[in-house]
Amino acid sequence: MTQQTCILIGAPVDSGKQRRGCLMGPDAYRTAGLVESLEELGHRVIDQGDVTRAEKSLTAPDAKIHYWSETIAWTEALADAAEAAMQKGLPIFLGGDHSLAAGTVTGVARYANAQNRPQFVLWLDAHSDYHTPTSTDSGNLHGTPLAYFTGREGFEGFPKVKQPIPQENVCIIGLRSVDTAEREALMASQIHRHDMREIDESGIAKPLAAFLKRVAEANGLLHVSLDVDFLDPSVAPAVGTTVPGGATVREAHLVMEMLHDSGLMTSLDLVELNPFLDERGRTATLMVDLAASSLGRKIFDRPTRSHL
Ligand code: EXY
Ligand code: MN
Ligand code: MN
Ligand code: MN
Repeated sequence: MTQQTCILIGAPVDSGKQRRGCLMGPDAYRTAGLVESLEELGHRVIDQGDVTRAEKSLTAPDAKIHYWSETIAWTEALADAAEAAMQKGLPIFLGGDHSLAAGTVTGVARYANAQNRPQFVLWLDAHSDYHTPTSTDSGNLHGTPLAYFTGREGFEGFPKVKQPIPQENVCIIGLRSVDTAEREALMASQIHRHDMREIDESGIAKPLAAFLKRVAEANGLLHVSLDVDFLDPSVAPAVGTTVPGGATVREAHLVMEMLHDSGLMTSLDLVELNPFLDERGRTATLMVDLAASSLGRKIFDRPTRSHL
């Protein structure tokens, strides 16, 4: 297996929604043994600690939007951290809610552009996160990062996305909760989308293999954004936006094992873990195990955790 230099970057972002708790995410992953799990696989692990953001006071385009200034400040800080980390190894962003991906994806894409290589994104999520600040009903910006980095309008005030990720370079797997406004925009886009009905009927490997083939043929970099709510709430309860009918533990591990076998993943987000909603750390532990599968842990290497 290729030894990686894994750069852990804590992103205690909680401003993408109103429910508090994701700010405890980075330390939950550390407590769940992320460093040890990756070192056991032979990787070099550098934990850079948690990113901090500037204080800003900007005016949101609509009063319904929550934490406009904070989210812009996080986006700026995380894009810089992501671009810098790509020079050193494989960044793993410890979230924090999904609004952090506005910064992580645009940051890794800056690096890809400098390398003159295309950036691809695999979005593992119950949601498409394709709202704009104008179309959102909830005003929660964790429902908008995919719209931001693919260049949709309405993000004036955020850092300008000079080279948006081409829609056809984005693949969403796990969809089962898409708002009307998002759905109309999504259907009109070139974004590849695979909902749980399709996964139920034909399995998760088929669409993933097709996407990975395109990434490989384009010599692309691949950012993987894993939202806790991609998983079924019965196995991953520690998230504020649970949607029944999610991926099983094995479907999720198969995705991560295929990613490892492809050798294509160049950066990873672990997002939306809310430790306040967890049960004896089992969601944090599952997310750590999934990260380990994406970095080479084999199915027979699964530890039996009789103590949990
Ligand atoms: N589409 C809903 C909204 O915009 O509020 C729910 C979004 C949930 C977003 C989480 C990160 O995946
Ligand atoms: Mn999400
Ligand atoms: Mn989600
Ligand atoms: Mn969520």
